[in-house]
This record gives sequence, structure tokens and C-alpha cells, in this order.
Amino acid sequence: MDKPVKSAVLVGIQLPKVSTAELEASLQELTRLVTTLGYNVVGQVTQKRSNDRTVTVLGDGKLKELAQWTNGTGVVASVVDVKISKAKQKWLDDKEEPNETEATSDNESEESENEEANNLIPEEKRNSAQVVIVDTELSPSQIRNLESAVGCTVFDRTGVIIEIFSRHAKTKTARLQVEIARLTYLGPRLRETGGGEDREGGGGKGVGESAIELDKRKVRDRIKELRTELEAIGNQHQVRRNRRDQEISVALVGYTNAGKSSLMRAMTGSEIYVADKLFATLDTTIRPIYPETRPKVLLSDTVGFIKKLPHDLVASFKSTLDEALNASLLLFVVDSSDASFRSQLEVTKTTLSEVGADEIPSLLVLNKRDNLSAEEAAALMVEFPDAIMISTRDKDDLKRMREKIMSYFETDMVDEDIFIPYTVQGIIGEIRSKIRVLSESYNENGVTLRVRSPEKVLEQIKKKLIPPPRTR
Ligand SMILES: Nc1nc2c(ncn2[C@@H]2O[C@H](COP(=O)(O)OP(=O)(O)OP(=O)(O)O)[C@@H](O)[C@H]2O)c(=O)[nH]1
Ligand SMILES: [Mg+2]
Repeated sequence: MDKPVKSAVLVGIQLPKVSTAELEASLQELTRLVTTLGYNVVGQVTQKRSNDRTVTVLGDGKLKELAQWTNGTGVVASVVDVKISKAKQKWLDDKEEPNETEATSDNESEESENEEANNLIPEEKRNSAQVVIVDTELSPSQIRNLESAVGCTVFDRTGVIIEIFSRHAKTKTARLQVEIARLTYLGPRLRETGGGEDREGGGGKGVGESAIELDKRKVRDRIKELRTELEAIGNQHQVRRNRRDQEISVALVGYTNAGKSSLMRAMTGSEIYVADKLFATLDTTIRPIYPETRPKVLLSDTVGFIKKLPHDLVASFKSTLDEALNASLLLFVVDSSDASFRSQLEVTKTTLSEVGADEIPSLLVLNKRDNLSAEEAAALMVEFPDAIMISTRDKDDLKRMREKIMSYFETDMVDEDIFIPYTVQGIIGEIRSKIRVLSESYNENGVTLRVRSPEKVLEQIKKKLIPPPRTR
């Protein structure tokens, strides 16, 4: 844990469809991710390439430049033949293949026109980094080739994200989920990197042995075991969820660092973890809005999203996201002061549709308005007329937010008379706590309540009013 701070150099590949601004934004985000892991970013190397599947990702010249940052040779000792490695991997991986598209071309010379060969970096920057982090998902053989050329550990974006997740996972569910993703990711890579040197196993508590010692089959067995364990917990969640089903729930979803937990904290008066770091939250928390509303509304905080989120992680967090799937309303929280919030919103929507939550009604929350100028704020409201603009630090905004949620449910509500015979016990209390009673009138057999309630809740209540089979 208390290792000295390592310095990292980042590598960005600009594919034909990627604009320079997008490349920069992505590298900036990678810088935040890497910083979250405790590394110090000292520089970056970027290159335009027609694809990122070549054996060393970078062309020869850029590879030499990169190697200067880390005092490597700049050449690959022996290039791993990706075709053989693919066949080998197929053989090893007779079941689900990791989501890897192997290198399709290793024809470096074809793409060297963009290279400024021998573009040496300034003297003082040489040998200043101990880790290389590439802003794309690499295959095991690409990692191995790069490591050979730069002479130090190479991580890809996925590796960084998985490492953050495994450090931040607190609850049992989150730990199991992250561990599955980590093993799925590391399994094939460990074999091909032949030992992984100082590749950190990360805080994967609960595994007990270092991942390097595990051969592929053990890793696979372990994943199976973890899945079984997770399923058992999943069932408990389902039970709890069913119990909550008759209540209205609102899920906060969005990009990491958008302010979901802050909003959750402010609106529920609870002590939820908020931090200016990526992926602060990995678990779903559910709390009623406080002061309590009528009907009662449950708010849930969920894991944040990010661009190029590893598929394994999305899959492993599916059960966490199920909470969002069950919500009556989604609040898409964005950091409206972040220049790239539109594409972040896109990522959130895409990820949610991958888990099947795109049918749920939603409301856009433009957060952190305190960071906007009056003009910026006005322009955004023109662009997103249906959104609500708030700062989680402003009491009036929070009040507006609360009203907006409540009025959303009011429009979705029906007014209805329900008759409750005196013979049915206890239900009136439940009705009063869950829905709004507009008026009531009594007669000799029972009470008639005029209520305003979401249809779903009303259905649940009416079910309880069906008299049980007669007992003598
Ligand atoms: N300026 C400003 N900062 C805010 C506001 N709301 C939240 N923040 C800050 O944004 C950072 C991230 O907040 P969180 O609530 O942890 O964000 P999150 O969406 O839960 O992030 P993850 O858990 O990583 O997905 C923290 O430093 C908050 O203090 C706001 O309205 N204005
Ligand atoms: Mg959070």
C-alpha cells in the first residue's frame, strides 16, 4: 500500500473517426483515472493510426519516443505472433472468449507516414516514468510486446478501471462483482505476460492467493465459484426488492463524478460517501426522500459510468443496475459544467439500454450549476427545456428538485375511491403512509377513502383488499 508514488506516461491512439478534441478529452479523463489510482502523470505520447490492433499499437518511431520516457530499448525483443497467441488462447479458452479483438494487422511500415522518427523527448523527461498506460483496450500480446519495448509495466484503460473498482469495492456484492471482472480480465493476460512482474494484483481481497499463481483453469473455477456466491446474494436482493415493489422508486444514474451521491445525500439526509474521485460509489444505496413525502419515494444511488467501460464490468454490475431497472423514474444526473457532459450523457444512456433500462421514464438533471455563468446556464436551459438545473449545494434547488419529482408522480397518478370494510384490519394505516388521502367518509360497513396514488401502488393495495378465503 505505502509504495512510493509512481510516475506514468499516457499513450493515446487517434483513430480515424476520433477528433483531436475527443482524443484530448479522453486522455484528460484517463489522467483522472490514473491519478485516482495514485500515479502521477508526467507526460503523454499520441499518434494517429488507422487502427489500434497492431502488434505494438504504436509505430516504430513513436515506440522509441515512448521508450525514452521509461528508459526502455524501444524495440520488442521478440514479437509475439498474435496468430499463434490467438490459437493458443482459443485452446485455453474453450468457453466464453474475453471480449478481445485480436490484432488484425502487424504491418507497421504501412502506417509509418505519421511518425516523426527519432523525435526525441527533452533530456529532463527521459527516464521519468515507471508505468505506461494506454488509452485503449489492449490484447495480452500487445501488452507483452509493449512491455518488452518500454521495459516497464503497461496497463490499458480497462486494467486501470478494474483496479480502481477493486480498490473502491466495499460491500460483499461489489467485491464479488469486481473480482469476477478482474479475474476475467487478468486471466489470459497473466498467462501471456509470463509472470506479470510487478503488475499489481490490486486490493482483490477475498481471493487469498496471488492471481499470478492461479493458472487459467483455477481462475475459471474461481470465477464460477464467485458467480454462485453472487447469485445467492442476488436472490436475497430480489426478495428485498419485491418487498419494496409497491413503493415508488427513483434511481439516480449518470457518469462518474456527476454528483449523484451528493444529490442523494442532500435529498435523503443520509451520510452517503461523496468524493471528488472517479467511481466513488460502487454499491446501490436506497433511502426514502427526507423529510418524508407522501406518497413515500425511495431514492437509489448507483454506480457511475465512464467511456469505454469494460464489458465485463458492465456485465458484473448488472445486478447493481437492476435497481435502476426497477425504478419508476430515472434521474439522469450530469455535471453541466463539464464540457463533455453531452457525450457523457450518451454513454449513460447507451450503457443503460444495454441492461434494458431504456424504457423507463427519465428526467435530466443539469447539476453543478454553481460552476456555470449566467449565460451558460441560460443557453443550457434553451437546449434542454425539460431539464431541471440545480446545484446540490443550494437548498432552494433541492426543494425544487423534490417538487419536480413529486409533481412528476402526481401527473402519473389516478384519483380513486376505495372502500375498506371495518373487517379488514390495518390497511388504513398503510394507505395513509403510502398515498395521499384526499377525503374520507364513513358508513356502517366501513370507510370510503378518496385517494390519489400511482396506479401501481393502488393495484397493490387493492389486492390486499380482496377478502381472504373464508375461515370458519
Ligand atoms: N461545484 C459543485 N460540485 C458538486 C456539486 N454536486 C457535487 N459536487 C462535487 O462533485 C464531486 C463528485 O460528487 P459525487 O456525489 O461523489 O459524484 P457521483 O456522481 O456520486 O460519482 P461516482 O460515485 O464516482 O459515480 C464531489 O467532489 C462533489 O462535492 C454541485 O452542485 N456543485
Ligand atoms: Mg457516487
